[in-house]
Amino acid sequence: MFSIDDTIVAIATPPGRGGIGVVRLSGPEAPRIAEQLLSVSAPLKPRHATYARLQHACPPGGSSEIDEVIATLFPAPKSYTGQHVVEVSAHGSPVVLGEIVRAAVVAGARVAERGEFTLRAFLSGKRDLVQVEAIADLIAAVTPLQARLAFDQLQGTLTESIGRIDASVFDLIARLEASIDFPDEGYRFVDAHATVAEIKGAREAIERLLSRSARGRLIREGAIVVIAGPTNVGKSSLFNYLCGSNRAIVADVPGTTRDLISERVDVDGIAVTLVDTAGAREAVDAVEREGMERATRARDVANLTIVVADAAAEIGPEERALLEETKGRPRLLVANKSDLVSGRTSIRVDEWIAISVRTGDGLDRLRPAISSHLGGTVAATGTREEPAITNARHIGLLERALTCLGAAEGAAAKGRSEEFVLADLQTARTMFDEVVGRRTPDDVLNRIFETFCVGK
Ligand SMILES: Nc1nc2c(ncn2[C@@H]2O[C@H](COP(=O)(O)OP(=O)(O)OP(=O)(O)O)[C@@H](O)[C@H]2O)c(=O)[nH]1
Ligand SMILES: [Mg+2]
Repeated sequence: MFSIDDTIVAIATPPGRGGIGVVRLSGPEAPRIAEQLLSVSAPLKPRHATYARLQHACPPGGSSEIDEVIATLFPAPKSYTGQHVVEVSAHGSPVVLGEIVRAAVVAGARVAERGEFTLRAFLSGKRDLVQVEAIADLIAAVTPLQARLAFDQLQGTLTESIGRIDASVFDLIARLEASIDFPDEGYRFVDAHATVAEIKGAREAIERLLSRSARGRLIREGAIVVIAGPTNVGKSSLFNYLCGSNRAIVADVPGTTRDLISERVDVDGIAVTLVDTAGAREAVDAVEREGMERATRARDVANLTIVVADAAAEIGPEERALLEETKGRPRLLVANKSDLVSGRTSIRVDEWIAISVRTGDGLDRLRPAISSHLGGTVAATGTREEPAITNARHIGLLERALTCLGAAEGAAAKGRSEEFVLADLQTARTMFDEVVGRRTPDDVLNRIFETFCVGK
């Protein structure tokens, strides 16, 4: 997969029909192959949209013309992949686009593997690994905030931050090595005090990056939020309200919901998988019992459980059991049907958010409450200057770098010889290298590029 000498072709737009669809060619032969298929009399002008008819170079019989297209040549190195790239915009029909790919293959191109265009961008040094992962995230984003964080990473904010830390460590390593190489000069290139201070500076910079990682990861990966509670309290009504659709059946019959129902919703930029569950009560039959077991399993994997109760009723045994179960876990207590409460109500104080799905009372407080229970506020996500770390791979590597820097700092503080300090500093640098892809094992690369689809 890591060869970049041949010319690859693939449909770059999503499957299905659309106004236009794009076929992309990349490799040394891309201009030749394109010009062989296009009705052009002169070579394609760089970065110039050229109208042409596209036909099979060796017609399979009958008419050889496939479509009218716009072709654009991006000569190396100023292209997505760093190689010669030709993008052909045709009519967005899977049949037409498939035929164009076939014609390109007959003319000498090879069908691209998953992520192979982006892999070439990485191998030719156009993009580092953080940016490659950001491209995958940007394409996969389902909320605007996910897209924003991915775009910031694509712009290189995280790479720059790590680069600055790496440069400071590298500089310190150079001076420590000079101290070893020239021991008799009577001159130390760096004293122990400064060494400790500099390592501490690098360590704190990484800690600052990591301090926002939980929130960043939450935004990248999304969260599971499960709605639980006794029967008939309005769980499905709340679920429908948060989804903005009538996805779940609502009825004035206890035990209406029997299975798990889930839907993806955007809560303050977090991609939440919201799960409605069967109400808790003494099961009347095997199906209901199974439904409740599924509800229990859903609560077990939830990042947050919303416990719903009837604002106008007393706490019952089902609620008590749920409150006991969710104690100490992330949970949000919601008392629904506040419209039915006349005057004094027994239980719903302090911790409980009173709402009425029927009248809309209190509903504006729900989303902010869900978002803050999931972890922090959007403002804590970082700015363009202070990037948010969202990717578990980056988090893991930076945590290991932190451990190495801590060890180096400890050794320097104890006045141990430069060699001891150096070994840990070097290891920390290999972690930085692995984040941005300067040295990354092939299996890690394969795993990353596998997440792409063909044509990306
Ligand atoms: N008065 C009032 N009734 C509500 C409110 N929210 C829901 N209801 C009604 O309560 C009944 C039960 O609502 P559901 O959403 O089906 O309740 P559930 O908790 O999903 O019930 P199960 O699926 O049986 O566990 C329905 O008749 C709803 O119209 C509310 O805020 N006020
Ligand atoms: Mg229900």
